[in-house]
Amino acid sequence: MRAPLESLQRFRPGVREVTDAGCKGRHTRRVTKVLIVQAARGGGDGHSGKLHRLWYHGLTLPYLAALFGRRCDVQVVDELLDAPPLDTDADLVAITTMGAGLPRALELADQYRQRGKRVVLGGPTASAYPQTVAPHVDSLVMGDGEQLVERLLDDLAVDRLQPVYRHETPPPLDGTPVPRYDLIPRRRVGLFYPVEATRGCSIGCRFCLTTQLSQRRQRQKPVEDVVRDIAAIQAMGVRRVIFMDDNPTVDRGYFRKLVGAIAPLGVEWMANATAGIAEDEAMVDRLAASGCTMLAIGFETVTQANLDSSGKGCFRVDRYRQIIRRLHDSGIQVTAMMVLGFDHDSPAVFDEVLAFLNENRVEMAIFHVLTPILGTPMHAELAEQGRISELDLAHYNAEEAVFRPAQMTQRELEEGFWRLYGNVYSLGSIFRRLVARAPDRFLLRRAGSLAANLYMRHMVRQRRTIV
Ligand code: B12
Ligand code: SF4
Repeated sequence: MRAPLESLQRFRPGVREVTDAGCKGRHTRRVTKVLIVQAARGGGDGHSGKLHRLWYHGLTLPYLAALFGRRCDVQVVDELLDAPPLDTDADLVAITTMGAGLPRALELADQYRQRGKRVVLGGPTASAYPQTVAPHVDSLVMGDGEQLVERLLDDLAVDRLQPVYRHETPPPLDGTPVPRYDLIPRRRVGLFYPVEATRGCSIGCRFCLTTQLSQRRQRQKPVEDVVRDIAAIQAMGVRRVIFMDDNPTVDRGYFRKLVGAIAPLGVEWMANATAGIAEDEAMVDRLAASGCTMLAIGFETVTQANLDSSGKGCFRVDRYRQIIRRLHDSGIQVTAMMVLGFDHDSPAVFDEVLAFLNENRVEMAIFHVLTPILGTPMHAELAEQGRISELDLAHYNAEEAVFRPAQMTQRELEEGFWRLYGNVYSLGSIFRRLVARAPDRFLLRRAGSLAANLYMRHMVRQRRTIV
């Protein structure tokens, strides 16, 4: 799937955008059923449903099911777990995907349209590539689906689907429905169920699509609605939740209120965070008391110059050690989110990151090869320097180098990425990070991380990451 980058960047969606009220009063037929599919990278050709079990279930499918489910019956299929049924009685096929799953989403869209089905696609990745998506679908929903789903169903009912639906300004997050948690196949997912409190982030990292999607603003759900969603999860007998938010910690006032509201619920929870959260000792105490057991922290790099040049210079690498220790002292485990291939990364970076993780006894680590996603400032910069070497989105999977790094070859970057993954999830490193530690009262919690490490070891040995 190739398209000239310049033309993608110039693209402005077509003239028939729908930004005002739908088509009430013109109904000619009822839309009774929607099939919602999350397309997976590498799906198709017998490879759909390649995983028997997910580490945790995403929020997109249960949430879309709630949005569409206000008006019609829904069937959801996560292609990581099951093959989407090509023969369906649904009136509409709604497809979502992320990252390198986009080519597969378009392939599925073609297959459904060949069978006479109407197809709508949405999600952050499809929204970033409207021109690529347009020929494959009846409609593209750009950005948030709230309200637009209802307009789309109105238009489908009178056979007047529009090519593009989008909000002029992102809508507030009031009045969101409770995700359809009942549709999560419980036996095939881990212990944590997904929730969402916020969308967007104001930090502005140059490599992050959220910077562009959110225009550096965070929108927040009323805290009562988050509590409502957690209560719905608890009502199903599940007591662990994972926040899907990009960075719920960025507005300290809101986050404090959220943590205060979670505390009495008695759940165990995890979330993404930036390192600054642990600079606030009182906040760390509150987090621990509220049931937070793990934070996935976007450290990104162990080289300050990389943070500075990627717009994240407000955080200090030399504070990382102290931050991790503070979280550990409170029993909060750390997942380090790291990016490899920044301009100040030499081939030594892989050993440097390994040493950082081992020395600080970091419980988990997720690595990404730096990936210039269309729409990010970093993409613009690398494109201008003529350093983007690959346009095929199937390779934009954060495991392959699709640009020319400054201090190593693409091959060195990719091999170093897998070598680092292999080293971090080697038995030696797992032992050092999780077992060879002074005994403390969080032993049981670490046993959970040990299981997670062994799962990652299994995945990495098959050259697979968490998806
Ligand atoms: C959780 C998450 C994951 C989980 C997914 C779990 C799962 N099975 O769903 C995991 C960790 C597995 C994951 C993996 C990856 N992810 Co991810 N992920 C996210 C994250 C943080 C939250 C997604 C979420 O649940 N949001 C909450 C739901 C409710 O919102 P939503 O999905 O956006 O849906 C709303 C709208 O987009 C819209 N919508 C979405 N789809 C559709 C479809 C239709 C038909 C309609 C009408 C509307 C609609 O309506 C919804 C309500 O408004 C986002 C960040 C973000 N801000 O979105 C990144 C993000 C989507 N991921 C991203 C990337 C790059 C990846 C990976 C490539 C990284 C990697 N190598 O691991 C892989 C790709 C996986 C693949 N298949 O190829 C990028 C995508 C950038 C891009 N343009 O490509 C994002 C934006 C992160 C970022 N800031 O860069 N991810
Ligand atoms: S702090 Fe995280 S979510 Fe926010 S812009 Fe940076 S990478 Fe994206």
